[in-house]
Amino acid sequence: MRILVILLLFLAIPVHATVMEGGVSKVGDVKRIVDTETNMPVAGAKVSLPKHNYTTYSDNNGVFNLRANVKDNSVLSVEKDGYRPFSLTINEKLASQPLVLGIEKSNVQDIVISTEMFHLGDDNFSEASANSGEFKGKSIGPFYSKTFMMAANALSKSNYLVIGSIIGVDTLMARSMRQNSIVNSFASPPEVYFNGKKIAEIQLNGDGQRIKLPNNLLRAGQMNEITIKTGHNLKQTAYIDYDDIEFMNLSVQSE
Ligand SMILES: [Ca+2]
Ligand SMILES: [Ca+2]
Repeated sequence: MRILVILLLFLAIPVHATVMEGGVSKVGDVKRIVDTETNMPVAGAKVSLPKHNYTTYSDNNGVFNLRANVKDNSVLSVEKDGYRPFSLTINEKLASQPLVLGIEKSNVQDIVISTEMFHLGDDNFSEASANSGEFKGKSIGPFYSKTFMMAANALSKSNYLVIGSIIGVDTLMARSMRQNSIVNSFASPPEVYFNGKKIAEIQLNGDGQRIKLPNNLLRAGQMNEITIKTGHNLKQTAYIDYDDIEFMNLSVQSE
C-alpha cells in the first residue's frame, strides 16, 4: 500500500514542478526559469549541479547556461529566495535541449530542512548501480537525521516531507523500472522515519517525492525529527552492504 502511495505521489509531481521540453521551433538550447503561477521569468535564481561543482545564476530574462559536461543522470538544483527549493534529475539529452523550469513561490509555513546533497551508504557500490557515476560526496553513514521546529498551528494543515531529488536507489522496483543495470541483486528500500516511527519506504529514484507527515506523530510548536535510513543489499549475507544513495533538498510543505 505504501509503495502505491509513493508511486502515485511520484507520478503527480509535474503539477508542482513543470518541466517543459522544447518543442519543434528550436531556439538553440536556451534554458529558463519561470514562476509557475505567472509564467514570468525569474532573475537571479541560483542554478547548480553539485556533482560538477557548477553554479550559475539566471539573468533578467530568467535565462541560464549549463556549461558542464553532463553524461549520466545528475541532480540540477534551483534556489531563489521566496521560492520552494526545486531539483531535477537531468541527463545528457535534457542538458543539451531547451528547458523551461517552473519554480513555485514558497508558502510562509514551508520549512527548508536542508538544501545540501547527502550520500548515505558505505562507499562500496557496483558500477551498475543506479547513478553510481554521479555520486558526489563520501558517505555520511547509513542514515541521516535532522530536527526542525513545526508551527503551532501545524495540526490544522496537511504537512508533507518533500525530497527534492534522490538517486542511487537499487530496489527491486527500481531495477524493474530500469533505473539501474544490476542483474544479480537488489536492495531493501530506504526508510523514512518521523519522530521515531516509520512513515514511508522509497522504492524509486526521482524528483519531488512527497510523503505525508501523520498528524498523530506531529508535535505542533515543538521540535520534530526526520530520519532517512538507506536500505541494504538483500543478496549479500556475508556482511552488510548498505545501498549507496544520494539525496538533496529536503523540506516540509504545508497546505
Ligand atoms: Ca554499498
Ligand atoms: Ca545504490
